[in-house]
Amino acid sequence: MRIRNKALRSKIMSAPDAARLITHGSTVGMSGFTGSGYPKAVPLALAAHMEEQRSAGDPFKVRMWTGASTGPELDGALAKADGIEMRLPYNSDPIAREKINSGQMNYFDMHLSQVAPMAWQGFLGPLDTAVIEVTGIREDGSLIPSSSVGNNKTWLDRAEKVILEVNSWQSEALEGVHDIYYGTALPPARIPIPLTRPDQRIGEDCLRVDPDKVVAVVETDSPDRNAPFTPPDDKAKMIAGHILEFLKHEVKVGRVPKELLPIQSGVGNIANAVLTGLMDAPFEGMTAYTEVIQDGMLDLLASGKLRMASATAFSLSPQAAERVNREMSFFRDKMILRPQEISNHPELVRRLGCIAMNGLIEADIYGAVNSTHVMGSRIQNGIGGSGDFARNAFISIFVTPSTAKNGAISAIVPQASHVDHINQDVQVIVTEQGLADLRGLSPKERARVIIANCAHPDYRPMLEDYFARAQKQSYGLQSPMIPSEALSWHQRFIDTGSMMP
Ligand code: 0RQ
Repeated sequence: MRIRNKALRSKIMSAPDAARLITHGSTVGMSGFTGSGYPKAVPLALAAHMEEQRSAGDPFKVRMWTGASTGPELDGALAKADGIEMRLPYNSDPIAREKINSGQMNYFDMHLSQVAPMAWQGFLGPLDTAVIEVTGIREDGSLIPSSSVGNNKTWLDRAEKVILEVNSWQSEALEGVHDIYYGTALPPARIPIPLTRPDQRIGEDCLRVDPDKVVAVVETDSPDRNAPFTPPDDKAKMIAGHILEFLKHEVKVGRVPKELLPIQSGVGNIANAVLTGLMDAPFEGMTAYTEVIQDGMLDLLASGKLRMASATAFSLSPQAAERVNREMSFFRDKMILRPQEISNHPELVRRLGCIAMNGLIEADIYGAVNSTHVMGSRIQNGIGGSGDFARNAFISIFVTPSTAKNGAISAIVPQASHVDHINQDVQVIVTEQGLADLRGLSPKERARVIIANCAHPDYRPMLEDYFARAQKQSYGLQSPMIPSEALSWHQRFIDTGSMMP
């Protein structure tokens, strides 16, 4: 039996009844992180209710906080019902993205490590309702978390009322995987977080909730819906190859130990290619201190090359999620899921010395990175955890194919049209063309290696030409620039559909 607490068992109701406890204009904190552990029934029922209200000429909207991206039954359904007034943080749902980019939805894109502290500090306003998926409820009323932890601890603490979804699709063997640290405090009472190794447990294996705040318990049996896995393409494999050569060199010259340092890996095709490449690399006993456990890590864990992985959530393809569910007893002592405030904590990323690898949309010749906005204005996803890791990492690596949209866009541009990571936070840039090691280089030196090593050959002469002229015409020569031309590639794309003249 999944719901072992009597008092909470008496609160079982249907999803539509539970959804009706959420009111128009309220702020709702949902569980969910990169497609795992999000509530699956109440948001769908809420969306149906919103649609009814809207057809009756009575708009119904909520302000929504999550861990990160969720699934189509949550972000997709609520965005489709025009039911989200404002959402934070990271979104990757295509319907929500469209509503944001057409100006119909407000989106506050923030560092993932900062969501829980800012909510607690009162910076985000009051939280009315928490809707949290769990794997089970113990006799004493404590909650066994599901496939993501995210901000659940904070939502349960801060919300006036709580709706629980108990999902029996989640493996019962998840019990014991989580490490929920209750030692955070607000300044001036804050103390160091006592974590010095990625495999360390510093908290409890369950979430606490005040049972009097629980207004509904809903039973579900639905899978996490993640994107299917696409095997790495050639460019991703080339990028992975450059990174592996670089890491081998760092070990050889003694800057990185032979088992590497805890790895943080962004999500997507390239990240998975790097992880796949690590299978054949000469590193044994590696660890990951990262945001999400992804497909590429499972084989590494199974082979023992990766000793353990610490994260806040799974971000798995449906096949890999089924595998984890089936083999959870094997994986259990090799994984730890923590609150995102801890998985992404700048203090811990700095202390552990993570090797951070994240994707980018564009980088400029000086190494400033845009991770979020296409042509400076259209949001793709959000900053996610990339800022938490990049600024504090031992080595901060950014990866991208050198062009996008079949060559119509160069990922290396004279000037980034939006900046998420300033050049001080970007130490290495890698494309399929090569790797630019920017450590210790001045802006002009950075420009030379980025253009030579990373730019696509079709765009390289244009960048060389711009950089040469900038050095003659620029107002100053620290980071040479021609303001009237710096964003002209983007304007050309907007006008003609290509950055090529
Ligand atoms: O769009 O799907 O419409 O074709 O962006 O691009 O090349 O498939 O790469 O999936 O790795 O995503 C930066 C978006 C890269 C991601 C970004 C378009 C491209 C495509 C996806 P289509 P790719 P990826 C935290 C990790 C921020 C958050 C983060 C991201 C789509 O890595 O969201 O780092 N990062 N989280 O066509 C126009 C360009 C473009 C472009 C790409 N220059 N111009 N469109 N695209 N470059 C930490 C963790 O631990 C998880």
